[in-house]
Amino acid sequence: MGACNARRDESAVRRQAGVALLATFFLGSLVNYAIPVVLADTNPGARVVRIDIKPGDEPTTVTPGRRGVLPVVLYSGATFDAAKVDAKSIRFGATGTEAQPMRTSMEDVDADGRIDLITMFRMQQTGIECGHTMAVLRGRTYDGEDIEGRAVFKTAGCGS
Ligand SMILES: [Ca+2]
Repeated sequence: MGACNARRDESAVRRQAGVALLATFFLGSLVNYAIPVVLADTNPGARVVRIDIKPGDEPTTVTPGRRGVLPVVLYSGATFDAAKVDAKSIRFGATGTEAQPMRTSMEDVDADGRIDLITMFRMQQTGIECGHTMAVLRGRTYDGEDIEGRAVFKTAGCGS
């Protein structure tokens, strides 16, 4: 709907003066530029944590729109205990604000002797779309520290 209106507006401008046409292109390029910036927005105060979408799936592929559950592991590290993250605070998806975990469990996924947090999300709530290459997990520890992790993937089932 919005895209249709935008296209109609643009064609109307094309029939007007060259200055207006240039302005449209300029604004259009600003909008195009702004979208990846918004997606890559970071919380500079957050502790960066290591996450993995579908651990064991290398390279990671995600099928947007498919009904199903997407597992995401939040790894503990030498100075970070994933068990201290308040599961209720966790959000995961295209920008890190989308899906809440439907359930979580604790397991040492990478066998480094530290227990990691496995979070399960409904795929359809993640906002991940065809062509996306990165997703963000955000949360907060019981101590009030913000955490943020990013993982890359390729989308599948999106046509050619
Ligand atoms: Ca571990």
